[in-house]
Amino acid sequence: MNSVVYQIYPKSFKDSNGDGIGDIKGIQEKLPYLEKLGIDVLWISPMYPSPGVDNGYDVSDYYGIDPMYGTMEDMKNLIRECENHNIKIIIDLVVNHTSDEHEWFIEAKTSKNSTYRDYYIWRKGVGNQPPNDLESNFGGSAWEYSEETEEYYLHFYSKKQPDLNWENPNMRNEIWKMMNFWIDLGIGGFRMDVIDLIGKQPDQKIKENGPKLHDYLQEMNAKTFGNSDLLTVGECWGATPEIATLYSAPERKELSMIFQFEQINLDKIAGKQRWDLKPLYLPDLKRVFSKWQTEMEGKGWNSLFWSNHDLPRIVSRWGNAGKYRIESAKMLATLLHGMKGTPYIFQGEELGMTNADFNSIADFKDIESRHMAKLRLEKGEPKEIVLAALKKKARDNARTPMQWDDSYAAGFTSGTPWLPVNKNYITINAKQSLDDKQSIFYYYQSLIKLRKTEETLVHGIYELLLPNDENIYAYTRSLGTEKLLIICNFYETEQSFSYNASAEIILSNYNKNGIINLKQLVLAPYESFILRLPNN
Ligand code: TEU
Ligand code: CA
Repeated sequence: MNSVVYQIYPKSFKDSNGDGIGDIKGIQEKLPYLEKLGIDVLWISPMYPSPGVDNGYDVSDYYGIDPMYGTMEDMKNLIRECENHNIKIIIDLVVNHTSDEHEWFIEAKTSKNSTYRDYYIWRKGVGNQPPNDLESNFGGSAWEYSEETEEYYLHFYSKKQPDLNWENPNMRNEIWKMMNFWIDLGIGGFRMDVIDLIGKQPDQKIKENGPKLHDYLQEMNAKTFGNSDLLTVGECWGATPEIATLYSAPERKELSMIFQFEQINLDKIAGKQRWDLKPLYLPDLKRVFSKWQTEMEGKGWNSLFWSNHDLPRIVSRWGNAGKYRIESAKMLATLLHGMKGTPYIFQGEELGMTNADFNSIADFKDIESRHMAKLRLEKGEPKEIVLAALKKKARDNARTPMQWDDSYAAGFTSGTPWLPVNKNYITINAKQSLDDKQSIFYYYQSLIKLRKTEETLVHGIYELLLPNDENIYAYTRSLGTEKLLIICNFYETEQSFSYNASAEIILSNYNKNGIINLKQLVLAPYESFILRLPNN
């Protein structure tokens, strides 16, 4: 319950052999760095063999390692080595869909009588149109016509990612077998890609939260990790706190926790796509986080994250990537790590890495961005608007290589990086951070340590202060007679704050310590505190 997870996007973490692509040996090389940061768990994005149209979220063999990342032997070594560093590895479980190059699909598409046919979802068209108007999450129809058998198959992502049919018990058994294979290898858990889609009912146009979703997860729990101490986290874009409780209430025997994404949509225009931008209004963020903190209290467990491989860099998004990059990155970390749940750190967040510095639409490589740009340009949307949206929201923003030092290619590779390194690596890099005691890295290290020593940070009940204040986010965490106060100035102007007490500073992003009188406090730009209030 006091663990902190670090997400590795392996393609961009560390390249050990100069081919420009991160790999398992690269991860192994950096374990001392991760141990120093203090994290307990690594979530590594998919490394299975894959054609790579969605950077590995299109799996063609669940039992292997893509040669570009190394071998199964390397993976076993990594698991063992992690054990020596007291780090657990959780792997990505991508079972809503496979690649169209998975042997099941290759078989399935050849004949309606194939044993694997029913592992996927096939329907006849209506005239020469798809079965219905379900849309893919990457844009366009979710149905693709397959010449060989003259039927359409379902794909909620790219057409090279056909959806699996979870109604088929043989298919489910194959998944349990595969999961047990990885559990036997010694992995510490699973992050489950778009798991809320597996109960889909395409004829009723139900995508997430289908009727049998929780039955499948209970079956999964019973058939695989139920009796072991594994960390399981489901990716659930369509969750409410009520739904999240279904997944994470221990007595239901499903998952440890889920990722929910309500806060992620606060800077898009309501009813539009996430590419249609609007500024964040801080009280909205408080409302959403507080709802999750409060409604999960005593019932389920939250995961806490700002970033992942699908989201822009948080310091560029809701912080200040310029003058106050360091202060704002620390403030955002304080806000998140002060709450109740399991914090997740996405690689580079601990360095305050910023969005990619791409300047043309053609620079973006991600399949989702390319689809979006193509569709919008075809509709006549101005280039500048499309580029502006990509620069803010494209997934590649989080995927530029990890910035290790100020040498060639940020020390990520000796070759040509698969995606360009951000030019700001000269100043923003791990080596600089490790040499500077005031760095964002050491601030994250302190936050992680606090989670081990302050029980109130782990178990305390959350209560929001100042719900309508447009600049300051403040809340308390209480456990017995202990009370912590977390205060964050979310913007670059000074703010006044008042609370009728003096408090002990536990952590300050302006390096303050001692006792502070809160009666007339003026917060500097992006200033944040974790404070201990006197016992009541
Ligand atoms: O993402 C789920 C998902 O719905 C994304 O398409 C999300 O909507 C988008 O990235 C906007 O942020 C998961 C993986 O995390 C993602 O990398 C995969 O592309 C996707 O599933 C398909 O496996
Ligand atoms: Ca490599």
